[in-house]
Amino acid sequence: MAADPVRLGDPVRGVELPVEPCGMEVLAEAVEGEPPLVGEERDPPEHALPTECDRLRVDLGGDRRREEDGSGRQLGLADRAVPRQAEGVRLTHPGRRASCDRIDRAGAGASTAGGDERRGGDERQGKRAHPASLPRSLGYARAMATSTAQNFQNFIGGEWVDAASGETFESTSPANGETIGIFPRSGVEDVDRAVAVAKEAFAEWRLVPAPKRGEILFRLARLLEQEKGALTDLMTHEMGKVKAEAGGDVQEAIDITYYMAGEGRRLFGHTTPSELRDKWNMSVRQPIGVVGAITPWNFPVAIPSWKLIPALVCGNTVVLKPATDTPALAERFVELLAESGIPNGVVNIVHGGGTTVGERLVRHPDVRVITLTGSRETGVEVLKAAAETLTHVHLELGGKNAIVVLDDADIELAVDGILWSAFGTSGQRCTAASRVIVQRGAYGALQSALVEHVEKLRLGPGWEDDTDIGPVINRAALDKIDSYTAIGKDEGAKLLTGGEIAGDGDLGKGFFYRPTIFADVDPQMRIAQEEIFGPTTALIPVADLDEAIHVSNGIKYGLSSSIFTQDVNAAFRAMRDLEAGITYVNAGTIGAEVHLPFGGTKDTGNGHREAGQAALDVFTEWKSIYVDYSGRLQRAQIDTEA
Ligand code: UN1
Repeated sequence: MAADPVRLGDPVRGVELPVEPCGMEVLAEAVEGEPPLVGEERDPPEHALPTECDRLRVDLGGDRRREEDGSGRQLGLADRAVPRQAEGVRLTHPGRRASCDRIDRAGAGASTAGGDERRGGDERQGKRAHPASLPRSLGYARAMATSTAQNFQNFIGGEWVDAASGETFESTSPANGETIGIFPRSGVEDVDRAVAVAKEAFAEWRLVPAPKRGEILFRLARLLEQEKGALTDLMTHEMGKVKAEAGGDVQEAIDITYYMAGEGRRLFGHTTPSELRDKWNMSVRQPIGVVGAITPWNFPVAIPSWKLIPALVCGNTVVLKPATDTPALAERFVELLAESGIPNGVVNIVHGGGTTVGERLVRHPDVRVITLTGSRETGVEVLKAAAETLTHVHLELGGKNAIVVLDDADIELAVDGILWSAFGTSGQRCTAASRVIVQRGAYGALQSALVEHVEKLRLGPGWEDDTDIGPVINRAALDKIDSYTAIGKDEGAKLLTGGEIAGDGDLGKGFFYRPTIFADVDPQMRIAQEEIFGPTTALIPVADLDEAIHVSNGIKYGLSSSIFTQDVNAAFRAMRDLEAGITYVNAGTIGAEVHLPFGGTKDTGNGHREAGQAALDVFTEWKSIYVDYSGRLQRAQIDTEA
């Protein structure tokens, strides 16, 4: 009788393992019908601020949804209950320029000056609101695939706009090729415009009290919670993750948004005694300016949130360039930010390629911080390019993470951890376990248990309930993963299972790769040294803990690491000696939580960390302040007293 199929995240034995809480992505959008003209929809008086339970119509910069309420009236995002906006920050409407009305510092957004005039201007120009509507369910997302592809736009200064060139690119599902949407292929001109409005918005946003900035972000957290289901569905389509992981990705964004929103009431600085009498010393965090965020497709909601939310609570403004494989998810995230009440110009999104949009962002003299999650190669290029303008650069790059399994380990638990870490997200996590370093006493048993369970994993679209492993992101990734199988074989590693593209039936419509395990891998082989970013892992036998640590450290990267052992002394040695930004004991290499620093040593980055308190160091600069209240000249280091 066939055994029940094992599922990633399911226990291999009786004990249930937690499903990774921090999946990734978000979704795509669908469009229906013709876009409404701005001004066709009812605009509210600007002084009528929405309260928690109101269902007032408020046009936000990000309102692009078109729904029907039964009366034929088109509804916008803010037709749903909109929480009270932060005092002093006005909600605005499409077509408003950032310079006009981002922040009303005089009082609770009561000013209406110029509003109607500007709306009229937009109508006269025939400016259209963005036509996008949001897939509210899987069914919606599926319907989208069969209807005319929807066009999406950049969000610059509170307006939804096409690329200046009018050029576009398509986002498609890696599971079956369905079209998710059409996005602007932006260029230098678009980036320059976004940076200009972000720079202008910074002048005001930095002065909004940090607790007020936090209030807006708390609203975003609640909106993300409301949208979690829709975002999860969209993520299974646009990025390909399975449902549980897609939900985890969105949850990770919710978690960091709550965490960082609270930072609005902390952002602690320091006070310290002076060496002189009647003198006050303190240091405070200050925002830096315009942040350029370049984000990957593998955590399409979580990673943008890791970058944007701390940047914003610290008082910076942002231009986001999301990966071209997952633009719809990033776009939806920005829509929700706009809906939460972020003033125009504070958050902008510019779609397009790395060599155009990304490069211009990095080289732009008014961008003061670049935060990038990407490959090591891209990181090096970014660092070089940013050197010209001495731009701060935060890099989160690759990994070649290892799980160490000692002879005394609980083998079933280790198998659970390896399956989850090597094959979750189809191995497309920076934290994925692409090496398993096994002490010889456990090697045979571990090998056979792994193969037995891996061969039961079911490949399929992420949106299907019984899928364990979704597609990889695109054709190039599939080809790269397959090429590493050939490399492993050529190097003399033993292919235990997998090692091929899965093309049977409907799988042939997407980019599916069978989970692959190589055994008897030498630590110097390319499959044990280079980041493959797919469902491939390499078993490396070792004699003891010393050799395991030596092998684990024998790579250029240093992101995540893990040891399975019941020996407390071995565990503490590993915690001390594994060269990585993260070490897990008796858990796999994935599972980072948002309130701890995330990042790596060596070639994984350039010394920064995101998430946790450490993220604040990326998005703020320290200012030291000395206040002398002695009324006389006191010279530091000279006029000191005993
Ligand atoms: C990444 O792959 O870049 O620990 C991020 C994890 C996730 C984050 C991964 N929480 O695997």
